[in-house]
Amino acid sequence: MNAGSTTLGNEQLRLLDAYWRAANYLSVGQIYLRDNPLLKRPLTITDVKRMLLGHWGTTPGQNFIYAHLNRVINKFNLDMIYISGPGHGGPAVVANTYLEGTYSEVYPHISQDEAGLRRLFTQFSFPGGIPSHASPECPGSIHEGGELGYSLSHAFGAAFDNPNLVVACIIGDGEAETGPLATAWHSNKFLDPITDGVVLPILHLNGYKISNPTVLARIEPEELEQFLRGCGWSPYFVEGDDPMVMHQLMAGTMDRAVKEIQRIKGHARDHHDSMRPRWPVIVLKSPKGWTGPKVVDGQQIEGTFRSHQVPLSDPTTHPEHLPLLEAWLRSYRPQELFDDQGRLKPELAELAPMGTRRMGANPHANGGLLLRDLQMPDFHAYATAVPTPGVRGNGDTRVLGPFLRDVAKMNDDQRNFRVFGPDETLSNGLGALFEVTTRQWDAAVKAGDEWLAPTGRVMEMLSEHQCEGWLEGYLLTGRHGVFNCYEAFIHIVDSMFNQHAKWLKVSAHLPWRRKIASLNYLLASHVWRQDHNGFTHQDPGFLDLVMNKKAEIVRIYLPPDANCLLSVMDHCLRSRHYVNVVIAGKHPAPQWLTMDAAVAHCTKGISIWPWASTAQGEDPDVVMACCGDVPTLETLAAVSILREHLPTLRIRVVNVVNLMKLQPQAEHPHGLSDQDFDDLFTTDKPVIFAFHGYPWLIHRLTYRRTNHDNIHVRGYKEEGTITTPFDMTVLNDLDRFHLVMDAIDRLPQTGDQGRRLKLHLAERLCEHRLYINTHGEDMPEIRNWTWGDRP
Ligand SMILES: Cc1ncc(C[n+]2csc(CCOP(=O)(O)OP(=O)(O)O)c2C)c(N)n1
Repeated sequence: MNAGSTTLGNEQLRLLDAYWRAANYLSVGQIYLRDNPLLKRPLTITDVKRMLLGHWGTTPGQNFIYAHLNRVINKFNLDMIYISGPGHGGPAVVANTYLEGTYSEVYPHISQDEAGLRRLFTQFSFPGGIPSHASPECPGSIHEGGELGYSLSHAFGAAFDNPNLVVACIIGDGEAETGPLATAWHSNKFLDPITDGVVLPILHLNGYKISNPTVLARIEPEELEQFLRGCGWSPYFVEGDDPMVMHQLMAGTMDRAVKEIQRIKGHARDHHDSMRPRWPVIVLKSPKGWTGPKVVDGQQIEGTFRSHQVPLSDPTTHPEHLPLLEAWLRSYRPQELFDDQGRLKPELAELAPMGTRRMGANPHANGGLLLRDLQMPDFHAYATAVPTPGVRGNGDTRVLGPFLRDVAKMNDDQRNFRVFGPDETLSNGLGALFEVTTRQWDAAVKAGDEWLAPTGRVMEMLSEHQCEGWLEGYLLTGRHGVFNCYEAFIHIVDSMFNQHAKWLKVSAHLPWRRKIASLNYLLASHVWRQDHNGFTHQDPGFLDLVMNKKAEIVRIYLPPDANCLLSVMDHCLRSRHYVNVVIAGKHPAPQWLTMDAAVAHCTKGISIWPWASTAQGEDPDVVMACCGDVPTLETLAAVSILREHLPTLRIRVVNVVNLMKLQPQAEHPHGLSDQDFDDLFTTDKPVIFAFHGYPWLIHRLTYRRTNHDNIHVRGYKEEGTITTPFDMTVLNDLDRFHLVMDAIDRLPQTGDQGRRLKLHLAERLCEHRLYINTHGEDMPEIRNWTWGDRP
């Protein structure tokens, strides 16, 4: 499959190789040097950094690819961005964006002269400098690549709805062993050749990881080819280690790949034919640590795993490595590449694309620049009528569905909104979307399939990694989206969430990076209503993880009913640069607030519900707090029991929509002041707090509050099975009966009346157990309970 070997003329070949040498020189310089950047004098120990950090192994291959991509960008006038899968090859992307001039435009102090070179070298992996990965600080990057596995999903996310964009995605052969990457090959079954862009994967088969060979490098070449073909790709191989031969091979192969891409796109466009094409993938088989030291201390380095990080050690401890380093640096012949002032020679600078065609300056890689506001319908129009608190709703997400449907419809022309999910858009109650759009799907369709089409606003594949990666890529290139998922299985992307939140945190402080749309999670099949799926599906722990992240980035909302959900989602879709987590129910459940009341409540994020409270304007005896739809239901049912049996008790009901309100103001911008917190929760009265998630999260958020010692939290405590909805709460002591008993335990003034009520409720719990074990459903008075009824 190798291309012919004369794509490049002699001069082109010489220059391309020189450009590659320049990038390699800058990469080694970044890893090792803090002075003497042009080697104008012999290298000394003081020129070398003390802390040697960085990854050489992947870098020369990435430099090679980048130089060749520049060539085809110019030749074919491509709109292209670069994703560095093994992004720990940070020196490569920094070197290349420096060579093309973008780096100095973004960071003028890293100028294109000797002083700038010195700073460029020193800052890398240095205190106060830049990280060693393709980090947010690096222009042109939308993918840090520190945590391996997400490059190909990110690339596809970037390509969706960008019909003229080519996303070059460098995949490490080690990275290719990860679950997320393995699933991402299938993205090609979801890409529409007419309305989407193209991903050009370049599998960097340098054979090794940190200290192991890679699987794909140790299978038969035909096996690898069959693997890629089996995943629906058309592979092109470039293999060797002689740079001059490799340049010719790579240039010929890239030309062929680009022409094939253009042929596919042209055919699809001209014939309105979206049939799934076999897109090209390039496999670059080159030595790891190519052009670096061959043998050090008697051990082979180039072409082995030993080149993964820094092949030479600190010369203060290994003085014999200093001449090796100098020889290595001089092997790139820097004097042929840079003039005396440290400027790249003009004939080399000319090889880089111009303006925004430079991959470091492509606006798609700074998505906020391209971000357009969503057209939003007025969410009030979707309100559920709540003439009286407690009316039965149809399922909160089913009310949200038409709102999202209209968001999709109103932004169909802009093509900048998508809904992602593993396989649950319908079952999560968002089926209204299919009134106006389809699931994007470019594999075969059979009679009886529903809502599948080559282009559509809904993206579903049974891989949470894939959904998350696609959505991140989509957002990072300036679009909007929602990820709907089971609450328990969102944990699959815990680590991806971590990385995205880190990206947002760092990029928020880079003035040249524009803010992007928030990543919105809608967790609709939540812990309390997984009674039918059982214990495996019951896990609210994602909230605990999200809470670890920087306050300026994360938001958690638990709307208690449909009108609150509408208000919250409207806000989330308008917000920027956050991760919003919204937990909502999909089953019929009581509705509490009119739309006006819901907006007021959600705007405050936490408030007293006076209509449910008996302490009107006066100090309460007890605060019944709740957060989450099911805890709210159980709390109100508990309050109705208290009201009936202990009518003189002064009860205050507090509902929390915005979990961040509980934190101290100093910790989170949404946090209540101590005064406001005390006003709601008192300084000395018992608080019975019914919470959606694990109870300790509430303690974690409130441990500094005056009344913390009196806050008694009920939540999920890892009890569950296939059972009835109400029994889920009973198993975790979150049910109305336990909440009442908890209150009585902390209210000695309830005396004998309280003791009798506790006994009565204990009997009710026994009745409940007997009833569900006999009938397989909850007692009628539980199923049919409404606010205002006797319990
Ligand atoms: C998910 C994840 N696991 C482990 C690591 C640690 N790690 C860093 S580099 C590397 C090997 C990468 O090999 P490959 O993808 O082939 O990249 P290259 O050889 O080009 O450096 C590993 C395991 C990581 N960064 N991410």
